[in-house]
Parts: sequence; C-alpha cells; structure tokens
Amino acid sequence: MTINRKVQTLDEFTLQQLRDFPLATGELSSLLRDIGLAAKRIHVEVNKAGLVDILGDTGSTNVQGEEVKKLDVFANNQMVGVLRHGISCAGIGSEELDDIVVFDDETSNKSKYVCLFDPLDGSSNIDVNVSIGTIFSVFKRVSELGKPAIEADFLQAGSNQVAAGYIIYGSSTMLVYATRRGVNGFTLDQSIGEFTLSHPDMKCPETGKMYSVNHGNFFQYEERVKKYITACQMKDSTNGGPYTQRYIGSMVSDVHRNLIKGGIFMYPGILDKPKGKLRLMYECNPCAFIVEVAGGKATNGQMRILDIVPTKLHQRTAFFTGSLKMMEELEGYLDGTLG
Ligand code: AHM
Repeated sequence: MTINRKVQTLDEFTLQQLRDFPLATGELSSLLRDIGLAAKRIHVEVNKAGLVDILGDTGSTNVQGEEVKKLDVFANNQMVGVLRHGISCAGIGSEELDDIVVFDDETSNKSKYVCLFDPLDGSSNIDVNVSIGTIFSVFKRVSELGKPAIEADFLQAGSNQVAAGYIIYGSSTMLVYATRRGVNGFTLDQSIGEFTLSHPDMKCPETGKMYSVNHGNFFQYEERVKKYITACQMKDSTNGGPYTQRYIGSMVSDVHRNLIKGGIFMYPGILDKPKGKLRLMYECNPCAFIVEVAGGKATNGQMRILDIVPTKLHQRTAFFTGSLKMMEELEGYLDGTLG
C-alpha cells in the first residue's frame, strides 16, 4: 500500500502557518506547542491510570466545591508548568485554582497572551475509563506589554479569543484547535510521539441526529427547554427526528462527537442552579469558539456565549451548542415560535 499523503505534525503545521503569515511573531504557535507537550504528558498518565496510585481523590475540593481527583491535580500542574516555562504566556487561569497566576518574570511580562483552561474536564469519568479532556482558551492581553498581566486580561468576552482548543484522551488522543482561520484536529501518533494532522479544516455538519443532555435533570428544566427535549424524541422534529440521545458526562467528548457527526449539546439551568454547572471561561467559551469557527452555534439560551462579558473568573452559564440547524430549532422552542 502506498501512502501518498505527507504526515504533518502539529509543529510542522504551526510552522507552515507562520510561513504563510510572515508578519506573525510565532508566539501563538509556540504556546500551542507548549500545550501539546502538556497534553502528551497528561496522555501518558491517563493511560496508566489503572496501573498506578494516581486514581482517586486527593481529599481536597477545588474552588467550585467539587472533589479534586489526583489526575486533575497532575493535569493542572502540567499545564501551569509548560506555560510558565514557555516564552509565550503572561499568566493563566485554571478551573482548579482560585485565582489567576501571573508569571511575572521578564520574558513572561513581554508575552502578549494569557491562557485559561480546564485541565481535566469530565473528571468524574476518570475512574471508569471513559473519555476525558483538557480544554483551553487563549486571549491577547489588554494590559501593557512589559508589565505583569492583570485580571482584566482574563475577563474578556469570548469573542476576543484568538485561539481555543481541547485535547481528548479517548480511544485515541486528539488535539483540536481553532483560530479564526479554521479548526484542525491532530491525532497523537504514539509511534513517533507527535500529534499529526488527521482532521484538517473541520466543519460541523449543518444538522445531525444526536442530542446530549442530562435527562436526570429533566423535571428541573424550564418549560421551553423541556418542550425542545421532548421534540427531540418526536418523529415530527423539523430536522427529521427522533434523535438519538448520547450523553457521556464529559462535555468535551460530547462536543467533539457532535462536531464530527452533527448534533446538539445542552447543559441548561436547573431550578436551584439557574446558570447550570458549566464554567464560562474554562469550558463554554473555548467550545463555543471552536463550534462557531466550524460553522455551528453556541448560546446560553438568551444570547451568544461569545458575547457574554464575564464579571468573575469562575462564573457559570447555561450552555447550548451544536449544529446550526439544530440550534436554530432549539432557538425556535426557546423564543416560543415553535412548539
Ligand atoms: P467536571 O469537570 O467536574 O467533570 O464537570 C464538568 C462535566 C462536563 O464535562 C459534563 O458535561 C458535566 O460535568 C456533566 O455533569 P452532570 O453529571 O451534572 O450531567
């Protein structure tokens, strides 16, 4: 068998992008390569999770009041480590940490980017061998270069993201990242230890057959959301239902599947948590950016996720994202024109 296609690694790909844009400084490419390195280290630990004493709880809780698993801590440390020691990031915000970390050294202060991340999304799945992921978001600083980053660099609307991505530790490990120019997916080739371009120029199908939501919360959703979910189960759904229900419990995996096959993911508000569970800055903004660049949509039920101006680092939001036509159908149910 002859393989004609040249295999392009993540590094080669980002360098090629630099060649295409001679004015680019290479900082974003270098930051992505740093994240790729952290991803490979996390991949190794995730894959031996059953073999060593790394599973299970650390006994502490994170700022969200949730149990912190050991792999969460490992993944967080790797992300902070590569970005601190790299030359392209002035500071980070992490779902696992109460406050932003400003690197504040001569090189970092000159960097124009800050990074926000959820080091291990879907962590309740760690102990049961189900896909989990790392999600990240990159903003250009608004503060003066040469000085330490400040909180306002992080508290920007998602529409200001310059890049966003995720890594899925699943049946294979895959890194997907988006800039305004497109979404590209790289699969980790373990034989050479490199992410290689496997899904160039990813586009979210206009419609799909899958909806993802926690049905256990059904009776706590507002009426219009319930109507839409019920419509998903009906034959007369405008996109040719009934849809198939798939809910992994790792948002990044659900969003990834919907990006490839088409579908809609929902984490609506519930009675006692009207803003739902997911965090705007670490989970929703990056996924919304990726899905929009790929041609889909993302809202909180009232407005575009990327237009929300954050007031707090750890704020939560209701989240609906996916294929364009399915999102339009959802919006019809939410504004009362359907159902
Ligand atoms: P986690 O990072 O603590 O695991 O929480 C985020 C996850 C999402 O990945 C997933 O969509 C959601 O929580 C599932 O929550 P629930 O069990 O309430 O449906």
